[in-house]
Formats: sequence, structure tokens, C-alpha cells
Amino acid sequence: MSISEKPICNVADYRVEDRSEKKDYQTTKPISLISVQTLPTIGPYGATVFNIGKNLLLAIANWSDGKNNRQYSRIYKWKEGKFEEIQGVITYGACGVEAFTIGDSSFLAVANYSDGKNFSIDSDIYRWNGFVFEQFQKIPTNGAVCWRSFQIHHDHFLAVANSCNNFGNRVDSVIYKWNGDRFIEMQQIPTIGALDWEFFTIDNHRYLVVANHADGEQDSINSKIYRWNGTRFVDNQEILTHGAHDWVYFEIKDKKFLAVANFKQGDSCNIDSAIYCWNGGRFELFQSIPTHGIHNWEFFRHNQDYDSPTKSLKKITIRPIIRRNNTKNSINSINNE
Ligand SMILES: [Ca+2]
Repeated sequence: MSISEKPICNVADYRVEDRSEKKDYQTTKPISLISVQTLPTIGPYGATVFNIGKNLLLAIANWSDGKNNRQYSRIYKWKEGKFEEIQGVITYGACGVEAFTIGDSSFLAVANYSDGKNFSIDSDIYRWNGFVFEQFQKIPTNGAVCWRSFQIHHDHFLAVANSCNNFGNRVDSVIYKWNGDRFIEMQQIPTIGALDWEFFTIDNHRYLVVANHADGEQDSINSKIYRWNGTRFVDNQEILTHGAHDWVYFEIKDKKFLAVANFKQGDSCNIDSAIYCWNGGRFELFQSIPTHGIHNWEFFRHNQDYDSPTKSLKKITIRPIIRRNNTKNSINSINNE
């Protein structure tokens, strides 16, 4: 995941027509990123930066070299102005890494997508021993793409987005609960090619939204929002998405938004992605944004300038898409727009 020496990121440097107010949002001062360090990677698909105590760490999920999904995914520690590798862990088509803490313990969950033949394989949770991560728990997953950790009151949960098994994309994704010693299965949720979970809280109610990517024939299917009823997650709202890859929840002042990254519809990657706004009871469409095969949204603030959602959202394109036919895997490139 090297960073280009040329400026590659312009904050919201794309024109968006706000249909309600006919404003043309375009920043005048682009942010320029310069290369500070290059790390060797093997088809990186996910990365996370996190703290353990005073240490700053970086974990990168190395997906595949195009031939072999069994690869080392790498963990780095920030030392004297750069990231130094401290550990490699064997992963199988690793798509996502999620770092989280429970009490004094720090964990890293890795989502293993496929070993090259099977999608029904174990994903791994590691625990920090003070120096490196040690194998802690294996969890059977199906084409796992993403882990999401979250907390409700004093309870800790992990949700995995299972995208497929060897028979198709209609597989349950699963929510696990920490029982004090390990994670145990709490709830199975029927999903369709799930690629992402996002957890958020509105007015003391807890929600999960899943990105249902495709059913194997159609990209335009419903993604779903679930609400915590005190003991489990129940259906709350369906939203039609198009090859959805990612949801991000964010707030601007008192407004609450969900943005979906729509990847494609049929053969075309020219598909609008959408921002939804909470109307007090449900999310309704706030704005559509023309996108081309994006995988990810990131929300951030720049100089407190976040009056407009489109000023504060960054779209990230990663190609190619995960394919169910593993013979078509090729090395991903990351292209921040
Ligand atoms: Ca997300």
C-alpha cells in the first residue's frame, strides 16, 4: 500500500449538485499527501491503525498474490517516525482486520475470505501478549470479509460479514458475544453477499446496518438496518442498494447520516451512491452522488469544515471486486479519489 508521491487526495474535489439548494460544492484548497514510507504488501485488502497503550500499530490484511491466498498479513509498530514490522500472521484471502479492546486485553480479528478452494474456513482472533499477537480463538466463517466490534452497555460483541459459501451468497452472517472468556455465537442474521457491518447509536437505540452486495444474479438488492431490542437485533428498515460494499454512519451537528458505497449495477460501475438522513424514525434519501465502482466511504473533518456531507466524505475506490470465482482473483490496487 504505497502512497503515490504525487498528490492523490483532494478533499471532496468533485462537483456535486445539491438539488435542494443548487449549490456547487468544490473545495478550493486540496489536501496533498506525500509519500513518507512504502510497505511491501501482497494484494492488500484492508488495514487498520490502532493504539495499544502508548503504542501505535498498523495491521494490513494481505489478500492474495493472485495464485495463493495463504499469505502473511503483517502487523507494524510505529517507532522513531516509521512503521516497523513486528509480526506476520498466516491468513487465507484476508479481507479485513479489526482491532478492539475488552478490559485490559487488546485483540485483533482477521476475516479470512477463502483458502482458494473453500469459503467455509476459520477466521482468527488474536490477543496481544505485551509484545506480539497470539492466537486466541478460531471462528468458522463463510467468505468472511469484515469483522465489526461494538459495545452495548457493558457487553462486547463481534459481528462478521459472511459473503458466501461454496454454494452461493445467501449465507447467514453472525453476531458473537463475549462471555468473559471467549466469543460465543449469539445471533445468526440472513444476509446476501454481506461485505460490511456498521454499528451506530441514535437516541440511545443501537443499530447495525449490513451491506448486502449481490445475490449472485442481481446487484440491486436490499441492504438492511437492524435495531437492538435489548436481547437481539430485529429488522428495522430495508434500503435498496446496488452491489453495496460499505456503509458509513456520521453526524453533522444534530443531523445523522448513513452513506452507502454502491459498487455496480449489472455490467456498469457507473452507479450513484447515496447518503441517507435520519428523519426521526427512519432513514430517507438525502442525496445521490455519481460514483464509479467505489468500495468505501470515509468521513472526516478538515479544519472544522463539515457543514456539508459532501465536503466531508471521501470516496475510496479499490479494484478489483472480490470475486466468488477464485481463479479470477488478481492483485488489488488502491486508488484514493
Ligand atoms: Ca463501513
